[in-house]
Amino acid sequence: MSHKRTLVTCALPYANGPVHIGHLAGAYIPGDIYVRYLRMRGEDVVFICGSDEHGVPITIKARKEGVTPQDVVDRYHKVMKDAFTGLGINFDIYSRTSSAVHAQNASEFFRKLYDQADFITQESEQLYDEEAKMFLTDRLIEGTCPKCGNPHAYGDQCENCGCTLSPEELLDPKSKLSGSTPVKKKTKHWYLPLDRYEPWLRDWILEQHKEWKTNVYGQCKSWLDSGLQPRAVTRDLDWGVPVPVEGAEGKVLYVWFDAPIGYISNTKELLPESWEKWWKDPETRLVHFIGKDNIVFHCIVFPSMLKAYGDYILPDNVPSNEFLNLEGDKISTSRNWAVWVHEYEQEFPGCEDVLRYVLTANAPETKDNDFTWKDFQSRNNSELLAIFGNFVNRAVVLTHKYFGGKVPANLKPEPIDAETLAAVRPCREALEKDVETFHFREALKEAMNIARIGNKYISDMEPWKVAKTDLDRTASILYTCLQLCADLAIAFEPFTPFSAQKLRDILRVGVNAGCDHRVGEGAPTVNWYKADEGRAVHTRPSSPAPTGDLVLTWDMLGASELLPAGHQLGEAVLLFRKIEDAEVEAQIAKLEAIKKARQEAEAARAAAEAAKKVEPQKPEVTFDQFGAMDIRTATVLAAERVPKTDKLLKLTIDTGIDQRTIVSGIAEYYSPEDMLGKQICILANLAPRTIRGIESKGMILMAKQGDGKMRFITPQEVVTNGAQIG
Ligand code: B3M
Ligand code: ZN
Repeated sequence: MSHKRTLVTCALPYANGPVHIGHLAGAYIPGDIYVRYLRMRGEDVVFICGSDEHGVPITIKARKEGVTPQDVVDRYHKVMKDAFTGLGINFDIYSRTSSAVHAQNASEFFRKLYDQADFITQESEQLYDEEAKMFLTDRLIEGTCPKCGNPHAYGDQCENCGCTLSPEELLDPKSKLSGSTPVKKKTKHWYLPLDRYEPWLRDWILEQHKEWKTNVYGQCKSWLDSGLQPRAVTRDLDWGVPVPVEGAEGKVLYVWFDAPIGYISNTKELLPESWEKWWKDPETRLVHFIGKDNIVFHCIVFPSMLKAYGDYILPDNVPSNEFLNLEGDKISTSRNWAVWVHEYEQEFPGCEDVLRYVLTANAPETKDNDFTWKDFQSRNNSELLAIFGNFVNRAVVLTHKYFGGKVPANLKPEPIDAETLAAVRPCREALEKDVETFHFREALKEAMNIARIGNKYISDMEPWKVAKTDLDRTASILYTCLQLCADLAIAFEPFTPFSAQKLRDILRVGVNAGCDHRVGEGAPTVNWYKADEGRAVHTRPSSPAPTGDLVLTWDMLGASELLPAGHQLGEAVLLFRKIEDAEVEAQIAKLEAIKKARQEAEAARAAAEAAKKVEPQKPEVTFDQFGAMDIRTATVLAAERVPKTDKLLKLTIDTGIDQRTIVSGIAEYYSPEDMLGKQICILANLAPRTIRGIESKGMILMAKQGDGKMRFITPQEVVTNGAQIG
């Protein structure tokens, strides 16, 4: 590795909702695994994240709730920050783009590009809401679709007929903010001419970064192949970083311009003295963990900004995952289709690692993947619990039973013991290669493989039986098992840090988990987990390791002796608990309730829409044609269903002229009882027809709604039967 330090960032999540499992699987868990791994390998790493607190959606949410945007972001910043901490995702800093440091930093960044004439300006006419005093983005404009007449088409698309629109094409456009009719207003914006960077980007990405993940490389290639356009980097909005130039009053930096600069601001906030070496020294390696919808911004836009600014290093890699679905459906904050991390933490306390494990084992690394609660349960119960937990527990409990909890001496080795330890040795290299190439699923499989080897070994050796006749041999078996337990305590630290810590407490060992910039600024700090005190002890690298504490390091993974004979173990505690059927059923029921409520709301909305639909007018008729129709009031005397039909009622009608039978297709809407005694309107002189063997004379006049619903028409006041209508 030809670098001195690694700067790792995770996408700054929007502070307009809490974090869900899709976020975790996409960027945050892989990022955390990577950082924990590098730290264990003794690398100097800074791990940066924070909330992305600007942008239009936050202002809309605030407006809807009648609070300020700051209120919205304050709320979610805290929820997200705590959710990450709860899952052991330990950023060195989790700051926010509404911070003063960021405002100053982003502003300075823009100003430098402005002074260097890196922007172009363009004036355009855009729709403006005079009541809300805001320019409207396409989605904030609603109107009638010129193609199909849907009255709720958006400014960019009609969801009824699927056509693409521009706001000007809408008939009768309205602002969704105030309901007022928007007016056209001229506005000037600053654009980053991405087209200028295209030749450079083509070379830098397509030639020099062929090693990027294929999904990332492929998306970049298709953007570059379709040609880059200038992109506006300013917006007419009052929430964000003000554009720091004259003539830009009332404008802020576009959220996607300021957010990536947030990575730099947050580093600056963490390390005010030394941040520059992290961003400007070519010996720093920059790695961005993101979700797939962020690829273009991190691979094309932000690098162009950094390149334009000059001095900055560029990302070395941008590992991005695809999307995670939930129970077969796209995860969506607005549709409330998600597993919220803060809720999970409350509902499954002590199971933080289970989520980390499942989301890694099932990570959408190369294609979209699905999270299901059944899979969650089975991965816990039949992998973590049945293999990893079970193995460790048997080894430790038996050591307490036969050897007073001390690692026994290897008194009677057999070849199978050495072979078993040898089988684990290649895991380390494989794991390293997988993590370093961002294949975390595979890496986790390697770690789990150690547990599988151990579990098979202890099952095959049956030390509980051997102990009855041969304690020396039992000693060797458990000695071997305990070495594997120590391997697991190292290998699982990046993936399931809580359980790895628990395991180290059982084994009474520490681990060198590497630098931690949260502890102090400047020189990296080494983080020794001191098992016998049950806590992490932070020391400077120059200070000695805590005495008397056995410290594991990454390099010991796969070594033949990690725990010497005579080493005293701690209590045996269970690493994992069973996840019961009732627990996952409750989660599934929760999701089903959400889905049902949504479907009902959607159906109600669709029905209301359909009911409003009005049929176009029929061709003209003459006065005489109308006059030929004999329309009268009448009263229903008797009503019954026509046997073997769903729709037909047989009605006996008093028309004032006679009593007659009319068969009418209204049984879907009215029962016979409903009709009894009702005064209605009929077309009396319709030629008789025989329907289902019944002669029907005349027709009941019904109002038919857009959704097909029929209602009979009844005079406002009771009139005599046979009164003519016309
Ligand atoms: N906030 C989008 C997202 O949360 C955006 C990422 C910014 S990273 C600089 O997915
Ligand atoms: Zn349409």
